[in-house]
Amino acid sequence: MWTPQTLFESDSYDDLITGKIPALIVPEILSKTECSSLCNRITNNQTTNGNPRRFGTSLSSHIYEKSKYFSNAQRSNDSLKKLFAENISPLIAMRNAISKKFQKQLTTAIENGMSYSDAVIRIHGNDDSVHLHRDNSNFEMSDYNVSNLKNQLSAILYLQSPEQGGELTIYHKLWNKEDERMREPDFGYSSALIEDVHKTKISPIEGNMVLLNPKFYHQIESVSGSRSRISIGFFFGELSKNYLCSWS
Ligand SMILES: O=C(O)CCC(=O)C(=O)O
Repeated sequence: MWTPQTLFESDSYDDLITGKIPALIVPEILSKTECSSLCNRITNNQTTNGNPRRFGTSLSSHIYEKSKYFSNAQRSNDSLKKLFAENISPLIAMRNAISKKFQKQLTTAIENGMSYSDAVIRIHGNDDSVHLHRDNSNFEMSDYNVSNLKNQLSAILYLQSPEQGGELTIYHKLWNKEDERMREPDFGYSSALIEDVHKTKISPIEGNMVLLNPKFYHQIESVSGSRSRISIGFFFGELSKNYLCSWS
């Protein structure tokens, strides 16, 4: 059965890359109290923007604007540090858990002395969802060195669970270049691509971290209720066998 695992084995990384398993869940890397105190700071912060509300710089919004990406990344990395200053940093908790589980070091990627963006926080409110998509920097971000990192995965830590909905659905289908003809004009891909494809759903439970291979099609189901779904995430890949670099 293709279902998310909570047990780490020595070949878990390979199992995610090959798609033998859809995701790994690392439960309770932060306590509910730590999550709630972080979310208070996040929701009181005025600099979140966009729809869904977002905090942090993402590479996918700067594919052809490299210098702007690095200057925005520097600014948002500083802001994230300030945001987490008096609390446990979710970023450090995520990095430590990944390093420990995979027995590899992990730091944010650097290019020509400039740091990539550490992470993006996303706030999805009532009725928000994210349409079917995949993430693949190897294919689309060839101007950036991280596109050469091998075996790329995605890490997401849930900081606040919504009252209902907001599940992460992962489809047992890997992106391939021919799927580009099924692109939707605004964002993502036609749902026709995943008709009859086996899927698995992960509830966004606060404190839990999910690791997945983002080349598998995935989507976020509609959130319902007055409590937003809040998550923080980044991508990472192998610089060498024992060294991982991350970016967002
Ligand atoms: O927040 C999640 O559960 C998944 C986020 C997502 O779709 C992505 O990072 O591409």
